[in-house]
Amino acid sequence: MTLRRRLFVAVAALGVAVVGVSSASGAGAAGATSVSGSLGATGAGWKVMLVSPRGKATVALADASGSFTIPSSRTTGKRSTLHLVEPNGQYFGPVVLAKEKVGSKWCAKTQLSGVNTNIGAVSVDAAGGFAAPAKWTTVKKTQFMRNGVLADAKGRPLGAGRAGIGKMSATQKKACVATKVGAKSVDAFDGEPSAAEQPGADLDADGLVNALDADDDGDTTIDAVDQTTTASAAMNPWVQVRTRNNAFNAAVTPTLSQADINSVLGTLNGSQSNFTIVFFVENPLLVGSYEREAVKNSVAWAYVDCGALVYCGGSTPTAYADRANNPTQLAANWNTYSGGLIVERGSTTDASITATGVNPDGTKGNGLTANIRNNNPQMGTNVFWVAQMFPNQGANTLANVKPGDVYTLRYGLTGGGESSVTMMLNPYALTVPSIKSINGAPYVAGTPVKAADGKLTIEFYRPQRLAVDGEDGSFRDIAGLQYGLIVSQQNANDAGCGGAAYSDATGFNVTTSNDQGAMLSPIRDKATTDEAPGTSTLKFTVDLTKCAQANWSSLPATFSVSLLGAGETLTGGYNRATLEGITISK
Ligand SMILES: [Ca+2]
Ligand SMILES: [Ca+2]
Ligand SMILES: [Ca+2]
Ligand SMILES: [Ca+2]
Repeated sequence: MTLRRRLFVAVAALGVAVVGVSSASGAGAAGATSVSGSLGATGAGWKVMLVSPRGKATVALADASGSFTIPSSRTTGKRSTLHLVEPNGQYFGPVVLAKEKVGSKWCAKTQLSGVNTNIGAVSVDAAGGFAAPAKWTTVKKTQFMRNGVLADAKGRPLGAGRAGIGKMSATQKKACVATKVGAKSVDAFDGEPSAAEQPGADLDADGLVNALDADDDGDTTIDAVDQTTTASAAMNPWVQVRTRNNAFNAAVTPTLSQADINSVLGTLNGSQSNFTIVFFVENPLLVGSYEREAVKNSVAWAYVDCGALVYCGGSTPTAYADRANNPTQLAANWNTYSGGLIVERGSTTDASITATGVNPDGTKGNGLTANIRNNNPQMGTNVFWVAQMFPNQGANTLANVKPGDVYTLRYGLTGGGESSVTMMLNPYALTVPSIKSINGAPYVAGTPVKAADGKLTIEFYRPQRLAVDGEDGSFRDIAGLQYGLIVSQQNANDAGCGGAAYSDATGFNVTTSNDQGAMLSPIRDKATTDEAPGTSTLKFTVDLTKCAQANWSSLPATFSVSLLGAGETLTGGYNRATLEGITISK
């Protein structure tokens, strides 16, 4: 599959020099600062996470009295935002520092200025999905940045309490950029992607930073399928779900229960997983430079810190992960894997690559494998950090593995020091497309389908994601997915039919690109709004003889295909929901 490939010039030093002499007494060298406050006793066990514009996460645990202190620095702290993570590892929402009335509107201030700051007592608005100082005047105007985000009278940013999914108009996005109170910002942090697309920036000004926002640009299209936010969502983990169960869909099975879902997502079939969460991170995004030769050895190791998430964190994590970038061989306890190195493209090695990918601290586990696309014509010699993880939670899968789960990718720099970036499990398709009929006859899973003239007309229901807070019911059909018939070949990679094989696809935009990803899923659902599951279906006709031309010399007597619903291409791949095991005979 194709990766975004971008060639950017090296970026100048990312840290912005602090002008003037540091006068912070007792703050130590390099402008050390801290951010402190108290959530009260009910906040014991919650985590307060300081997220820098570039996504660097510094996490503090609230103690038994709910007090927290986050070590920071002037450079890291400037324009950083604060976020609460619940004791179970789920993202809760942003901490608003102050609010300002501008005309008839309220603007919430979420960015710290970088100086020492004590927020004092913090009130958590459970229903609103945000927190704020108990006294609005506690945080001084020198302690937060002037830029704000539109809020209600309570100071609640518009993205809070709904996972960031919701329309933000151009006017709303700009409503609070010209406020008067707060530290003035004249510098912009630099780098690629653009400043607003960094993981810790807030592209749609809804109060949730990109890494913790399921809809980065505020157009209601979730990141998983949005074509315009692949840069800001580049570090999102993506998810693969697959089954042969045609009833694994909430439109077809309105009673689809947690137990039904857990039976598909919770167990391994042999060494194969129906449910894989994939971390796939491009080295340059970690070091802020696209100068490949300069950065290929710059990251020594990387692992995912899962905090209290019971499947990959806590005291007895269950997750398996591959050690060979092979999702069909998920058999190793991830918490005992310290990383490794894989060079793609056969035996060709690159002696200039000196990193081993192994974390010398073997107690950390949850390692990512350094994956070198050695001399791949498309990829050059870039380095990626990859882990394919199966949560292995059985009957507890849905209870314990949820969109909103927060991960911290921690990585060591070859030149010394460590850094981190925050990530979140985003809404994804947890059911698969369900076929209503083929060539006009109801589809019965397991029964071979005749395609006498080589053509199949398939009518199907969209797969669903879980509804988020603020949405009715349990599920939402996912709009805007790209679909395609995957032709299974023994001992070979997936093969698709290409856009030219599809016809009568009125509900879709069809691409005839030869791009490998587009070949697999060349027809994109024109719908753009996720609706409650109902009777709405999609329909297309595919000419299997054209798949044959692409993949076989002639059509076999009997063969098996899958129906794929794919999200937008992110780094290394995309969210996939696949109905497998559709048997076709001539
Ligand atoms: Ca948003
Ligand atoms: Ca946002
Ligand atoms: Ca996002
Ligand atoms: Ca969007």
